[in-house]
Amino acid sequence: MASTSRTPAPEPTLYIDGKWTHAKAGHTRPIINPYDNSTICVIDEAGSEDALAAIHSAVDFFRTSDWPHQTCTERTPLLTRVAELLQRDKEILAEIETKDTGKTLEESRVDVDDVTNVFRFYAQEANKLDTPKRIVSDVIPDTVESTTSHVPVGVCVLIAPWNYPLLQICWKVAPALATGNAVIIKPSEVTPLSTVHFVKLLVEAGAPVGSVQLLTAGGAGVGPTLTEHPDVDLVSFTGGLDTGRRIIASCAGTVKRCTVELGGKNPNVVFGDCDLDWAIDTVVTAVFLHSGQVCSSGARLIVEESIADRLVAGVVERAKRIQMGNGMDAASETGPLVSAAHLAKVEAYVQLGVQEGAKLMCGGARPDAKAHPELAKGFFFCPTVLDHCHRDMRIVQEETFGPILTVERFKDGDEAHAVRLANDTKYGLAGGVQSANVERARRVAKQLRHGTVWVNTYGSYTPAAEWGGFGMSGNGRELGSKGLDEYIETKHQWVETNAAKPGWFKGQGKLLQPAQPAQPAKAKL
Ligand code: TXE
Repeated sequence: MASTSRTPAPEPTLYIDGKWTHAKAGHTRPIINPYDNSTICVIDEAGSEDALAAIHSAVDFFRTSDWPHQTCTERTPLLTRVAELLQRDKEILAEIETKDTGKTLEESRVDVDDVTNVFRFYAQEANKLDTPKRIVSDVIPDTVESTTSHVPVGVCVLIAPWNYPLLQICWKVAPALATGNAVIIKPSEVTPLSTVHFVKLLVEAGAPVGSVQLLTAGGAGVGPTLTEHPDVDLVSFTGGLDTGRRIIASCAGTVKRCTVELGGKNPNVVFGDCDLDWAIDTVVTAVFLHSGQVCSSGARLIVEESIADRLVAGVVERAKRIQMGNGMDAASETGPLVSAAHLAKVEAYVQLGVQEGAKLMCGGARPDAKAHPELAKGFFFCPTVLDHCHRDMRIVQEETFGPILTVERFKDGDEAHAVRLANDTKYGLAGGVQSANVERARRVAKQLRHGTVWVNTYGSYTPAAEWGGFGMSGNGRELGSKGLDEYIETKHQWVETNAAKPGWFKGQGKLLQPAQPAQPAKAKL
């Protein structure tokens, strides 16, 4: 991962208090194209003083403007306009994303379409919050009007990772703005470029000054300033488990709301009755899309013994033929890993798996530089299959976030065994069940302790349904109607229409206090 420097950033990339600005301390960071390790550009590296300025602007805006008091319906035109602008700039955004992350242009285009739909969805969904709810109940006196309504949480810090930079930040920004919050956006330092362009679109769409701030920076630099600050009301984080734990701990001091999505180690259960060719294709796509850098990737194949050898052989054959290359090239089916640091981590995990006793069936290394000189400078790693894995291996339990499939087998016809294996993880983000017997697949899916379960497919999502994890995959939900709940406080209003004296204290008791209060002793709090 490239470190910071003092090479000036040509264009300012911090957006604070309605102005594009350079980092106060003058620090910058080169942004690397993972395809060939070249520098795409140099951007500003925010520090604590920039973070404080962003917080100050957001707090001032939230406390003094009309924005949080508007209805969601009044904010709908902004969200609709953002969706239009995302589509207008689809090709620009897709190119930026591909150069920054290494993913294929086709994937980047899908991401832009997906986030457009997220803005369209929340442009409508949030309006349902506008009508206060009258509470009618036998336990409420007839003279009382009891209503609940929704108000924004306040200043929200939104921290995104590098695998789906635009998508992850939009999943947060759309519901946060729809409900009237002020947002401070912090993209990953590895892949900030699509977010910089996205913020330009928010500004063009008419996001009021102060409602949106952008800090391009490493997590360690501005992270604690943002997450510990008493005037920040919420932190929404997507990223790794270790960082997630640190962020939860740093939010505890000010008891701020903190929602986290921390990845997964997702099982893909395949029964022996599946069409072999279809199952191979489904397994390969589930694990190797975006070189496995997907929080919901089907990284654990849990396969019925009767089909296991044939399925593994087929997956290995297909894995060896996955076309790695420049994401900008239409012939490429997958790109490199995002950074040199991540490549080193993935390599180490394969070595660990083999040491633990897994059988390496294919991959396990970078592409041969002599045979494929065009891949030599990039952070490529060959799609890898490790067979004969078991639950005690770290390679089965820990998220590698790379193109690595581990294979575990369950006894023929033993659904309970399949379920035990699939649930045997500290995570619980997603999983799949594949079977020609749909009733059985549904039955097994029902028993999986994972936030999303696919049956006879893998990996699709919709902005209209919730996304999030059980266990150490995190807390809270993004997308769907519950995705709005993260960004609102529920407020109860109790109106007494027949105001009688409470009458609890009658004023008839003996006088128990002197005419003048005595001075209290010095406090020892
Ligand atoms: O992510 P980090 P890393 C997993 C994956 C990967 C591992 C580590 O297994 O190998 O996480 O990746 C910001 N305060 N996922 O280290 O550190 C950081 O700047 C505030 C799963 O690259 O979690 C970036 O914006 N912010 C995942 C964001 O956190 C901090 C997607 C994520 O970085 C911070 C990506 C701090 N103290 C990786 N420290 C998923 N759930 O999809 C860092 N950050």
